[in-house]
Amino acid sequence: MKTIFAITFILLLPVGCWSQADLSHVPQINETKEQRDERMQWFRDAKFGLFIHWGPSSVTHTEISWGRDAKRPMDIHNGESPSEQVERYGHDFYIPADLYDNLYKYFNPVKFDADRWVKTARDAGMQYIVFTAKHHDGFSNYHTGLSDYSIANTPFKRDIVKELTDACHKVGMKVGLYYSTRDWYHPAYLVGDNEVYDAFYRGQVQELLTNYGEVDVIWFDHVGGRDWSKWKFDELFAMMYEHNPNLIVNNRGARFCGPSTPEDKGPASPEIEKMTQGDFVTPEGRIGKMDLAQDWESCIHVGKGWSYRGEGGFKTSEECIKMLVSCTTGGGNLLLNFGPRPDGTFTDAETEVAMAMGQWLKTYGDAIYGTRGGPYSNGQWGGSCHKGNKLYLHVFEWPADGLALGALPAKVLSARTLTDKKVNVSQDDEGLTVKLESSDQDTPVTVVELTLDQTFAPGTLVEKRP
Ligand code: FHN
Repeated sequence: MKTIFAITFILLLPVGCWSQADLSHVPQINETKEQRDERMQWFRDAKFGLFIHWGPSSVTHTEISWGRDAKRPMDIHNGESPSEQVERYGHDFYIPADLYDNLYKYFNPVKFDADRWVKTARDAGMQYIVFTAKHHDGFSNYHTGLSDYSIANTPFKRDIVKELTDACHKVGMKVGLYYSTRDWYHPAYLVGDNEVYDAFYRGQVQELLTNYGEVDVIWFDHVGGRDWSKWKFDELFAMMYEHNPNLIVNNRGARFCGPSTPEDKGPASPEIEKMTQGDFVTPEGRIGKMDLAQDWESCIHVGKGWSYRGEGGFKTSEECIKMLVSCTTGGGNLLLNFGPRPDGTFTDAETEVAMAMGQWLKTYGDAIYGTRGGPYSNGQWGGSCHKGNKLYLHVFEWPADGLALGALPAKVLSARTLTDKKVNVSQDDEGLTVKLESSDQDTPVTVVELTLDQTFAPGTLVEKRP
């Protein structure tokens, strides 16, 4: 199939081609703290989401996009192809681009059932789903009018984004769409960030925000090309908020942009730089550093890679529960990634993780959802979070002489574990000492609920005990 890319005529916002788009309704620029808190509320309360990376690469178990062996733009690995980097990156599994680019002809996930995916996410206690509408390989998992390299031209034909967003809307599950501006398939992108590609990708983002009902998150994933002046980020963000004023956007819409040669230009204005920082930062493959002032979300895959890489090498449910606790007590979210099989089903291992986490959250969900991180710094020991006048201590490791924590600006009225075991808490000006019989400690985490005589302001941090 010769790929046809439609010339994109974007609905131009009422601006001249020489001036900045009207950013007056772009929230990152002008909303008050109260407006921002309201817009971010559901995300901060949700704590736990499902990331799904899926596409024709699953047919060969190779990593989505990265398994495609072809030269890449200079912004990645000096423009080399995977096979040219073997000595540096090892023999990761990759296939020649002309084979990779034809996998769509064999992509026929006949067992795909969006309602089943959403049920699994809900059973896991997940509050939102972020799905790859287009990854770096340029394949669109939706019926785009701007390219024929899409699900419409596979044996499956059906619009996966439509079925998944409909299934989410049906049950009130928040839904995000992942969109990679970086595109290793689009000819215009490969010759350097230029006007043609910029219009194409903004047109696709507009399709995603126009044709699939309420989209709650746009999850960008980097853009190559260093010269800000080649990208119309102002028109992108202005268009996005025209469609959804409450949209939440991550911090990767313009990541990796930035002068690296004398000709490259930086952001056109401080407003545009601030706007493209989006609403939350995205530590990847690790637990984010505790931060109660900046919204953040760790994205971590359960399997060996982001997309389906076969039936082995998965994280355990205990590891995933501890990751959720560490994100929550650090003030962030966990976006846990599944890579569905080529037939459209989740792997048994990821389904088991989902069921185990859902079971755990049935007992401990009150100490996760709707809480805010702190006031104690989290770490190896565990961490804390609070909601109303309840302070939750999530303890991974119990020191023999009890857990010694800093002085609280509140009085502890009572203490128990969420499995109703008695907890011994002593409080003085120095702080708290919390003791629990080892036979009463839970795995992978013990959650102690302290009832206080007052609430904490979000962002309160208590110094470590002297
Ligand atoms: O290259 C991608 C990768 O495949 C995956 O999509 C992750 C998810 O955060 N983002 C990029 C790596 O930073």
